[in-house]
Amino acid sequence: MPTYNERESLPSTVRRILDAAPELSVLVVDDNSPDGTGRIADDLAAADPRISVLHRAGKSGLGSAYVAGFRWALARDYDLVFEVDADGSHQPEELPSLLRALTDGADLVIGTRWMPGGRVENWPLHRRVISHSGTLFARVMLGSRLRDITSGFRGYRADALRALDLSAVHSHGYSFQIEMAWLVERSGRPVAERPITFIERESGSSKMSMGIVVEAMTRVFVWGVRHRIGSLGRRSAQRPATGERDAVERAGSPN
Ligand SMILES: Nc1nc2c(ncn2[C@@H]2O[C@H](COP(=O)(O)OP(=O)(O)OP(=O)(O)O)[C@@H](O)[C@H]2O)c(=O)[nH]1
Ligand SMILES: [Mg+2]
Repeated sequence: MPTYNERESLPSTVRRILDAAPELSVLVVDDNSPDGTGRIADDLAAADPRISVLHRAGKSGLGSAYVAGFRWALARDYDLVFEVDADGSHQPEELPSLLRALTDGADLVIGTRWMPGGRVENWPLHRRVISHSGTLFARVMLGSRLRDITSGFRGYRADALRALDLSAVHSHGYSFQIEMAWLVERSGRPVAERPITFIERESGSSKMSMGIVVEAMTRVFVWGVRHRIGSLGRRSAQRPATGERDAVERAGSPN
């Protein structure tokens, strides 16, 4: 759980996670929040061995906070790793549903807002439009089949994370979620989606910005173009040259 200035919501989110799924441990990755979230996390950790805190020196972005958390979990041999926002947008009571999808065989499960049973509360029209357009753009550019590729409420099988080169993932905001989902989807590993109810934060302040949206669009565009060029290259490498092609066709024909 990455945190930056989440003092109001952190304690209840952590308590709700451990109530909903007592077999889980919680790692808070705090970027030296000026509001003292890190100290509150330390107090929670002191009272419950299932809670740990990773303190980083300063705000370094959501993507790198998640990568640091993944490394922490992989170094400790956890089997499953979840991402949950601290701001109350993700409902910890839905973790068991995500957990089941992983134990049923998915390598990545995405908590999806835009599927039957999924919902968003307290979101103005422009946020819905941004979210829908982001997923649509990623589907067109990357050929993804996912319905909510920017969702940050998700779970990975640790082996799927281990198979990725995390040091090559440099995205920050939404594009981090898109990049990670696409890497897993592209590798052919099973990806599941489960409906979630996303509730916009009631306290603290949003860190969403135009810069995050622009970063995501630019990265998805570049990945999409590279991917197409790469698959064109692979296709022409697989296709035999004209002379060879004739030979192959002759060899393949009945006479
Ligand atoms: N450690 C760390 N956590 C962050 C950073 N930026 C955001 N977070 C946390 O990541 C979670 C998700 O943040 P976002 O959804 O990007 O930001 P938000 O403020 O929730 O924005 P909304 O989309 O409006 O809800 C929250 O728990 C934030 O506190 C960061 O740079 N470092
Ligand atoms: Mg949020």
